[in-house]
Amino acid sequence: MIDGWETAQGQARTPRCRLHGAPDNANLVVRMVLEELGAEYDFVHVDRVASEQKSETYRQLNPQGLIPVLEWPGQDAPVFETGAIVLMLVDHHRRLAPVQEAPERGRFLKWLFFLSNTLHADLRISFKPHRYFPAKDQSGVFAAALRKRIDSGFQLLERELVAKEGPFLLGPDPGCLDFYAAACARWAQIYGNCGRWDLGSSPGLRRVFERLECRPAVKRACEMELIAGAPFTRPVPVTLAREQKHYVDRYNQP
Ligand SMILES: N[C@@H](CCC(=O)N[C@@H](CS)C(=O)NCC(=O)O)C(=O)O
Repeated sequence: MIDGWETAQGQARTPRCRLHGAPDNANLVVRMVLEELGAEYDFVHVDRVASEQKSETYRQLNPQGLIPVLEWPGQDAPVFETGAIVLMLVDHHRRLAPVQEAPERGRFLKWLFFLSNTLHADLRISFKPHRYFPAKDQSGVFAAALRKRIDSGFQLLERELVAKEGPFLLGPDPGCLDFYAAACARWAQIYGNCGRWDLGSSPGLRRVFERLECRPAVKRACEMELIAGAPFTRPVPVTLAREQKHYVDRYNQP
């Protein structure tokens, strides 16, 4: 038994973890998973207006200075990387993903890694192409190429859905892959990519996302992430001003 996973009576218990994030950042994926699992957790707001994620204190949690981080009782270090956090949670709870012995395990892992290291990674770059391609006169070309890659990524998911007849990515029940894909689709339609990609050529994914939008756990997660409306099929950006107002009102301090 790992430290912190036992009650005083020696019974196993679900650890209470601590999620560090900011509204509508990658912690949205983790939050949806936590809410769907009914896990207990605390949320620590990282102030992006003050670039808190780049502070020395935050870098002790994630030396990359990136959001999210999950602190997990009993682990010898905070966990960063959205995919890793999600995998830890679903494996611990043995829900929202095939267990290790299941024949769908390989299929699950390959799409989880695809979401994490290809689709999500491309999206990240598309928000800030200048960080990767400093020549300003060429960055439009670079961004357009990235959007093509992102569109191809969604098309791969769409094809998988059609081939396996869904209704969700791994079959009849929603799993963490669906939540991760939904968040990526949300971000692909707004922020730096506003108006440049939509769900028009992904009717299967659109149906998945419509179903997710009806789930109480997703509604709870979105509310806490300050996301209004239909988060995946008609997404509206969360503004930093809205985020700041929320936290000033809540704690009565800027
Ligand atoms: N590969 C990382 C990417 C995380 C990421 O891009 N986080 C963004 C917010 S969604 C961030 O922290 N951005 C701050 C920055 O780039 O300075 C993961 O999956 O967790």
